[in-house]
Amino acid sequence: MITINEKIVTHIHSESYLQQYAMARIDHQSLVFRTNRPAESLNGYWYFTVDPYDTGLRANWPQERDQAYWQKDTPWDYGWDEGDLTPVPSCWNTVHPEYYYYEGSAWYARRVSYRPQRPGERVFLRIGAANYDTKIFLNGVYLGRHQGGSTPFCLELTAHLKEDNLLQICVNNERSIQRLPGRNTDWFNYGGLYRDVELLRLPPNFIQQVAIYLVPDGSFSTIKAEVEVNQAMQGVAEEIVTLSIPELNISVKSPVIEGRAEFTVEGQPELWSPENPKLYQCVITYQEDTIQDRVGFRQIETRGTELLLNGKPLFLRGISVHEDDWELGKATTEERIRQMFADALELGCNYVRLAHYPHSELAAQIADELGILLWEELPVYWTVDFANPETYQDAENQLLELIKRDFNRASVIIWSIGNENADTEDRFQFMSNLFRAAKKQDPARLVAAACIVEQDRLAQVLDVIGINEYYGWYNPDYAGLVKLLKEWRPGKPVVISETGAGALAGYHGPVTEMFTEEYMARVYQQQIEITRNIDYIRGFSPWILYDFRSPRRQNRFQQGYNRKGLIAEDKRTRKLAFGVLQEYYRRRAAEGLSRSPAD
Ligand code: GCB
Repeated sequence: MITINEKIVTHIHSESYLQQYAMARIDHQSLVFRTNRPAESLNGYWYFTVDPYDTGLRANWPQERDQAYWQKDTPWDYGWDEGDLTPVPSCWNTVHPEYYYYEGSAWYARRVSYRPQRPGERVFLRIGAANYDTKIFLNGVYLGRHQGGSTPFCLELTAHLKEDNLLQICVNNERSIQRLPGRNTDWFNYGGLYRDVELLRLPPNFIQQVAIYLVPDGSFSTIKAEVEVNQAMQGVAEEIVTLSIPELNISVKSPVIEGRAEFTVEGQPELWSPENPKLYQCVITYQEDTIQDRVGFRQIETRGTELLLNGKPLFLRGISVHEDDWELGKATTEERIRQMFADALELGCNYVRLAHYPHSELAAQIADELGILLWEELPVYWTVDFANPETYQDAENQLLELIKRDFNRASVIIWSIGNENADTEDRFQFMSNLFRAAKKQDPARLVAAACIVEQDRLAQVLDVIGINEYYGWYNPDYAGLVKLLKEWRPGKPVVISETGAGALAGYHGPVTEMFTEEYMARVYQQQIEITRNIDYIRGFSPWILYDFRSPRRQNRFQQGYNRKGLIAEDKRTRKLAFGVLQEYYRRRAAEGLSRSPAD
């Protein structure tokens, strides 16, 4: 037990207090496959305490004796049940108006009672996402730390659980160039436990990960499954994994070798596509553990400058979206995600760019059902510490967590490894390594990034080049765009990953006046006119579906919002440009999936 003197002198004033939390990193290796598993929700009200000076980590608040205040005989600065009752999941910025701009550490605490349901049960805590650095303490003991603000992570609690437990979680959302994103973004830095928190109860041996996909070999009939198992007790039961896809009459077994089982089977699935988002029930069984997932089979590839879905040329009629809501911040709900896709469908989209970080896992599940293609992205945004190996490790870990989370989602066709980073040597190495890591983990998808200039060396590495260009807005002269597109020979498909202009919904005026809806609509018309006949442009995802919070946007029209949304932040009011893009997509869709109008 720490004495008061030790606490104040040694701990509170030590500047190396973070060292003790540097170990026990939680990463993609402990992530447990989640889809359709029964889980015990820990959502609900937690006690919440802000801690701007990190006193809790310095003085080890979780070790504070768990006693009523009238029983205490030494002063205390924190009581786990003395914080504000706060809902989880949520962002503290939108729940507590006084913490709107708060950046720093905050503590969440709640009681968890536990009774095992079967012998040998193993229990994992799963956090859907917490922004950004999360430290977990159970019954006063530090158990581990995760970095990354938008991917899920799991931590095994089994050995530390009692009947009555105190779970304390410290979440820190400070911006830093060692993190991803770095210090400077064009979106709001929400903080907190903002996706589901839950317990998974698993048998001693269980299925850790499952990846099922159509092998992109052009036959459209080779299905592969890779299963990773976690074995606490070997030699007790048969080390066999079974895969069955009843609708395809597939039922096969494979032995577990060094913790893995692999299947390569022939089948004739109806291919998944936006026109026919067919999903197959797949069942994987290993000893006492069973997983069911609904998986679509499709092949995405490039040929020269073409993008091919199931062997047929494809044009991506898209829109970019942020995970941002005026009421919920970055916490979202199934209803809101469905509304977002409904708005994208109304616009005529077959594709959505989920920018600039991994969105809720529900998005890809719903897109699978609806037949919407997705671009999912890592938050390697503008400037981060590209020379720092720890920053790279963090980026690669987030990439692997994202890929493992959404591997079985047919809707996801592109992993984007970043957005608008200047082409330096360190960045080139960093991004090339991420590209290789993505390809190694996932042989069946394309890897892209949103680049800012066409001479970017990274463009030579990527499968698909995203280009963000704002001719008509940051750059008033369209001549540069015309010249660039005419002279560029990318040799691979390009998507206009961003373009657009800002307008305050309801503000009308001459087409020459910035921030009017007319100006914005005109930029869309010009952009469409200039880009539509360029044969290597295989997709278009203007910036952006909804206006979103951005503290760096403070002019009279913006007032804390980036106003490039086709729809205002109320998610209802459409601006004129919505109709312009809708009309373009109507024409393109009528011309068929295949060719651009010029072909
Ligand atoms: C960009 C960025 C995006 C910004 C957008 C803008 O190029 O990728 O994050 O929000 O421009 O509105 O300036």
